[in-house]
Amino acid sequence: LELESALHKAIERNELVLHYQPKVDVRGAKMVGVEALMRWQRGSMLVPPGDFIPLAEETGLIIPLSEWAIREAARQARLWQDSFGFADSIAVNLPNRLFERTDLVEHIHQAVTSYGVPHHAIELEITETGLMKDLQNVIPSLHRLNEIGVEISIDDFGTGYSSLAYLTTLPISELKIDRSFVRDLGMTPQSSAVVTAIIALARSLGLRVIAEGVENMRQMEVLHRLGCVVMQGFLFSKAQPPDVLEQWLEQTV
Ligand code: G
Ligand code: G
Ligand code: NA
Ligand code: MN
Repeated sequence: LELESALHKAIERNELVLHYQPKVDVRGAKMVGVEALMRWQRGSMLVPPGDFIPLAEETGLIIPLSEWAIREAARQARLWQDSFGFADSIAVNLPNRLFERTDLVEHIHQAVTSYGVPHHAIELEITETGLMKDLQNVIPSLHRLNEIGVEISIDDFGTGYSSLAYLTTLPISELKIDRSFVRDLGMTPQSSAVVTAIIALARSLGLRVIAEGVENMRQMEVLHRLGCVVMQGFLFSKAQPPDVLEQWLEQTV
């Protein structure tokens, strides 16, 4: 309960921060976007999301938290646009609960227009499991987001029992290969079979594909050979505060 009330105040007290993890095109080691990952600066402690996102989901605080993250990402996109010519997108993780809000799309629209960045500056990551669990709630918002130019990436793809027939009808832009398949690449034949299938699926649906959780050269090489060239993971960078990310931004201009 104490944690809950502290988290409640964290937003107004400006204690939340976003760190950013690069998405890298390995052909040329070029950053092609970032994922925003939340942290809570609680006194001298930097609390990782695993320690407060679950509570936020239970209590509903995830809604104001996520709305803050969208605004903060738009603000950061504007700063990077002005200083570095940043024209890629910042991906924000969006739990299903947000789709309960009828004003979700309006909120996102407001955030990007108030900071003067294009709608594609914000990308949303929705987990495959969440998407499939709640399709009827989520689909109308996905279409409206697509209409205004906010792209959708399906996170943790391969773990969520998608109806592939349904997938073809959804306005999504990217499949993000779950790290469990990436972890085992080059070690088990099953993992490369799944990765190969996801890459083929993305290609035939005209979607981008990205691999997450890439930690070593072996995984990178297998992915590249299978046709996936955009990757994210500790091999390249963990999530870093904005000033540290600027090393990457300087290379892209
Ligand atoms: O950054 P880290 O590895 O500690 O993240 C742990 C978990 O918290 C991951 O599952 C990640 O998706 C989730 N997470 C991180 N930032 C956010 C956020 O801003 N919103 C939501 N909903 N989840 C987040
Ligand atoms: O899919 P999700 O949004 O939960 O992914 C974000 C989480 O993944 C964060 O907790 C981040 O710290 C973590 N992460 C990022 N890169 C790597 C990696 O290379 N290996 C592992 N094990 N975790 C990673
Ligand atoms: Na994610
Ligand atoms: Mn993921």
